[in-house]
Amino acid sequence: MHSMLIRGLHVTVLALASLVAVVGLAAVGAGSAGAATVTKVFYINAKTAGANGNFFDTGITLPAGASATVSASGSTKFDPNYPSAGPDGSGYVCTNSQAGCALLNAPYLALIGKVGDQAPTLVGSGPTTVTGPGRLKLAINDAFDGYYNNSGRYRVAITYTRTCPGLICVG
Ligand SMILES: [Ca+2]
Repeated sequence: MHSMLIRGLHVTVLALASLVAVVGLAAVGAGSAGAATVTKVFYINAKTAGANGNFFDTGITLPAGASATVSASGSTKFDPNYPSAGPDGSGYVCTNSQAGCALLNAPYLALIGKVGDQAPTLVGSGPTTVTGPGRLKLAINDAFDGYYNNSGRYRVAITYTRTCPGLICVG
């Protein structure tokens, strides 16, 4: 009886120690200068991310001069009859200037980024740095009217510094 009570106390002490460790890590992550480095992960679909020129909106807004690092993996197809490819794109290039491409003269299925009003750029599998100002949006390259027969998705990890002017962080 006595020994069981002691064992129970021991477990409680261990649990408290773990809790303190987790809180300590969170405090380090939040930083002391009103900013926090965060990583957000998105899964973007080859049927929709860029279709008709509509890029996938990450919801991440980068202030002027601030940057984010983008890394991607996964497998997609731009046509059931062609080989699959990853975020660096296939061996086929989107030159369909009539319909438009998420990024003209870049490979089909390449991961494309666009920040605010800036021109779209090739991101690929990365890690690739993109710079503000503006909202970060993503696309999987294809002709604007050609997304209907695409398949697959990419996992995209975006690491950036979120500013926290008060208790609430922005971005
Ligand atoms: Ca297609």
